Order: sequence, then structure tokens, then C-alpha cells
Amino acid sequence: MAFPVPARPYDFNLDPSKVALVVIDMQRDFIEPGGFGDALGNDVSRLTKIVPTVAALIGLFRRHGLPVVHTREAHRPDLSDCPPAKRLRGRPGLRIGDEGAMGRILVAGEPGNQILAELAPETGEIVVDKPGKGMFWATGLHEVLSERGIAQLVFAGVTTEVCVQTSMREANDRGYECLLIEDATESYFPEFKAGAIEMIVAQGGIVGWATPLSALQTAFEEARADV
Ligand code: TIU
Repeated sequence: MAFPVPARPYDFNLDPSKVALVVIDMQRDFIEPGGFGDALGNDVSRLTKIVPTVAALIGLFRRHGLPVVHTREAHRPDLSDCPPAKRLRGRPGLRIGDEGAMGRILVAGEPGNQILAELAPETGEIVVDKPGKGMFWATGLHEVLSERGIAQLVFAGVTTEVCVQTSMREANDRGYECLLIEDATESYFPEFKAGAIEMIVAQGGIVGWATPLSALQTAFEEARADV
């Protein structure tokens, strides 16, 4: 049975039979010193603060037996899926594919590319390596979700205005209803996080909905969602 989750710009009607949680790029590369986020000149410490909230959100979905999807921004070791326009962008201390403090930057299988141990995927959960900022580009994820009848996505992860927002916009265009958990996402730039959330919910929810984790938890409790 669907139930309402108080959200902006208005209640999100959550249907447990067709919802999945998507946790975007909670990988060491973005959250720990020596990774890609650090190489781009960012203060990565802001991002560690949401880890307990993301863990609680994952726990909520697991307790209710609902699907969880984890993504990583990851390139093949030969970088054949990394366009030069992406690799050569800016003047970072280290580029994608270079050897960093946690192995090769944004390369699949390297230590820095692993999801944080506290948020590690469990057996049976979907793990997607994505070469782009969005989770649908070159991943086949839409087909996987469609086969399972997933039509609603709850979003968490980093960074709000880059990979999270890009993935939400891609999802919105593919017909998914998208709910962002505001305190389970973060940016290196607080004003960009705030701005991204406002863009998402503006114009009647042009991209989707947003709400804090506490509102989602309470809604599950009140619905006694026994799924
Ligand atoms: N730099 C930045 O804010 N983000 C990324 O490069 N990737 C993700 O957001 N995952």
C-alpha cells in the first residue's frame, strides 16, 4: 500500500512495491583525503558527516526488504570509458587514472574506488559502476530497474549538485518519481547543495521531491509498512 511522505513541494506518495533506494558514489575517492575530490581541491571533511544518516537510510530500506542500489563513479583500468574531455578537465593535482594515495584515481577495483566500509553493499544489492556523473549513462541500469518494476527512486549520496542531481535528472526523464533525502546528501559547497535542492523542488517539483530522513522514517512507522 502506498503512503504519503511529507516532502517539498508536496507529499511524495511512496509505493513500497515499486520503490528503490539509490546511494550515489559514497566511495573513498570523494570522501577521504587523497582521492579525486581532494585532488580537485575540495575540503572532503564536509562529506563524512552524512555517513551515519546514509547508513540509517540504508538500514530502513533493508529492514523493510526494499531494494538498494549503490553506484560508484568508476572507469575501466585502460580508461577506454573516460573521454579525454573528462580526464583533461581543469588543473587537478591528480587526474583520473593517476596513482593517488588510495591507488589509481576513479579506477574500478582500486582501494579509493571502494564504497565506505560503513555503507558496504550487501549480497543481492545492485552495484553500478558508472563512467559518467549520471547513473544511467552507459550502465544499463534503466533496464535492470524496469525489469523489477521499479518506478520510484529515493536518492542519497554525493555530491548533491553533481552526480546526485545529474542522476535525478536522468531518472526524471526516464519516468521515475524521485525523492531526495536532504540530510543524506552533501556537497563540498553548502550553497550548491542548497541551490540544487531548491532547483529540484521548484516549479511544482520539476525534477522531484525532497525531505529529511526523519520524515521518511516517521512515514514508514505511521504506515506500519509491513512489506
Ligand atoms: N566533483 C564533484 O563534486 N563530484 C564528482 O566529481 N562526482 C560525484 O558527484 N560523484
